[in-house]
Amino acid sequence: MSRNKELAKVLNRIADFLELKGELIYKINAYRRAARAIESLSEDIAEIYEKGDIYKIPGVGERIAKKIEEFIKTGTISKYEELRREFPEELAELLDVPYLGPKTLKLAYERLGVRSLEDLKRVIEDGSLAKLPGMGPKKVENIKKGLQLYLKGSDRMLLGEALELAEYVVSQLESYCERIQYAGSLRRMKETVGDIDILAVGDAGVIMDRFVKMDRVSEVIAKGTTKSSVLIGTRQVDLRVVKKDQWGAALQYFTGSKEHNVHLREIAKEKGLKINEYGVFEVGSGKRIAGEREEEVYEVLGLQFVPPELREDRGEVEAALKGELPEIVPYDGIRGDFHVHSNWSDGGFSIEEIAEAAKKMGLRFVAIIDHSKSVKIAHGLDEERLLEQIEEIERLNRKFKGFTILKGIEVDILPDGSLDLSDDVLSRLDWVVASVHSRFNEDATERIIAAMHNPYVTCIGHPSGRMLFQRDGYPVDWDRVFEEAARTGTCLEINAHQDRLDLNDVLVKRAKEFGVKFAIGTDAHHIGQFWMLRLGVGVARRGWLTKGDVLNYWDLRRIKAFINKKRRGLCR
Ligand code: DGT
Ligand code: CA
Ligand code: CA
Ligand code: ZN
Repeated sequence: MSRNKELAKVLNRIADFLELKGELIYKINAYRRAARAIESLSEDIAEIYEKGDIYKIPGVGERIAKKIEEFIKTGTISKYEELRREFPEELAELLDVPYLGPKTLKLAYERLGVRSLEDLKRVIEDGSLAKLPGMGPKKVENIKKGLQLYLKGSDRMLLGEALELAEYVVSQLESYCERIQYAGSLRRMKETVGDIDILAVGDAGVIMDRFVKMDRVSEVIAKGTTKSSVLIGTRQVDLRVVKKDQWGAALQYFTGSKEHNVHLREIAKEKGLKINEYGVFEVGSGKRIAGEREEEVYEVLGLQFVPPELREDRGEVEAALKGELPEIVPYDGIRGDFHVHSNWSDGGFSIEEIAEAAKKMGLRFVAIIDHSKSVKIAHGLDEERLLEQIEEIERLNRKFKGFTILKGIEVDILPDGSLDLSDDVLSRLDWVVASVHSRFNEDATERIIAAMHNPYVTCIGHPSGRMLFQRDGYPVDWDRVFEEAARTGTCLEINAHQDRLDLNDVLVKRAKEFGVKFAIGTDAHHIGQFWMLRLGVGVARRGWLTKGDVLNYWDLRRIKAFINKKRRGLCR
């Protein structure tokens, strides 16, 4: 959906520029709301426009609809072009720096002449930024962190973005190839991806010609017969065409990780073998003994086949040698989504629309967990509205056959560790996710543990609070949290939203060792976002989880039994 993303970016930019100019907040917010909705659409905006459905997108009124139309017809929006010309070109880049809001940037621009990344660095270092009204050392510290995140993160992309790009390329080339598949960090489902590596078998001349001529290619970096590289937007895609009998070896080699491959090479050496992207060879005779299938490469080394998500040299080679790799969760067989927002808070769709869409996708249940009252910007629910929502869900559940809407809430964990809704109302729910949404600089261990001690809390939402490329999480003593989660029978969430992926793979693997159970939830605010479940499964696989560890693979009876065990105090 790159066109949707581009449009959302332009709308957000308009909002940023309006904010830099000091325009009225409601105008600015209208652009941001529309951008958020468009970004999360699963259908191409141009198709929605053709059908005359753009007014159905939440937040799109007449004025913004006109701008969308202009974007679809011309590829840009004149208002955006005008605004852009009013400011120095480099200033736009600064708008992407996390923690540096347009308001602060406006001050820094007007009073300190900040117009580039270098300028920003200078005013942080020399202390002048801290002296601006409303600033101070803590805010500057955050902006400094944001600048580091920005400089570090801008050359990588989110997993979701990479998947979309790779699937586009594969779909464009598929019919010209005997085989085609993406490899690299994307195949390993790493949370961020540097560049995209694609392997193919077939007529190299034809395939490479098609590759460099794809619609979305913005620049051809190199074109050859075995390897070509292009840019799509600013993202690099490498394509290699290999011989059919080398396919398995190449796929293994280019899937990586480098560390995993280095470890395999050591094992090969001990066995008198040599392994590279062309095959596995006997050192003395030079005879090739494997290479056509990827499985063969592991077989001849005496290893179990290692799924790509595990190939990080985090113990998988040792386990595979002993035949002790776990049977990790599959991409199919997910029965439900444990984290969905509806239009009762800041989601874009009604509960009924969500249930219909989820059912159509083959899910058996969703948990509706809107925000609770403390999260004011999201119109969080108070007790009264939550009780109304419970009634509505009960009404809908009588209607749906073979599908269940779980009554839930994403209840806010307050700074003192208490929750912002009463136990009385929480006790009427099926699924209670408790999340931290404030004080990101302070250690959150005690807050999380206090929430887990509430018998009605079934899950801790996005446990670390990190946002990829945007902010680090709050500090947490993880081992203590894992111990308490296991002891109290409280799940930890794998938030599958592409901006979060929280808990991350490494922490998931550690938590599993404590006996923690997990619930995957997309944090969807839109019915077009259920696809992100796949990203959550990727994290679960990278965390070595099996079906027994992840509630999404269980039937509702087993899930209810798990919840009731905690409620009845059996885990204490
Ligand atoms: P990325 O793109 O930074 O997210 O990470 P990768 O893992 O996709 O790395 P990339 O694109 O540099 O290379 C793709 C794979 O090719 C990598 O995972 C393993 C393999 N590879 C690349 N360079 C080397 C190397 O110097 N030694 C070995 N053993 N393998 C390499
Ligand atoms: Ca790569
Ligand atoms: Ca590469
Ligand atoms: Zn949340």
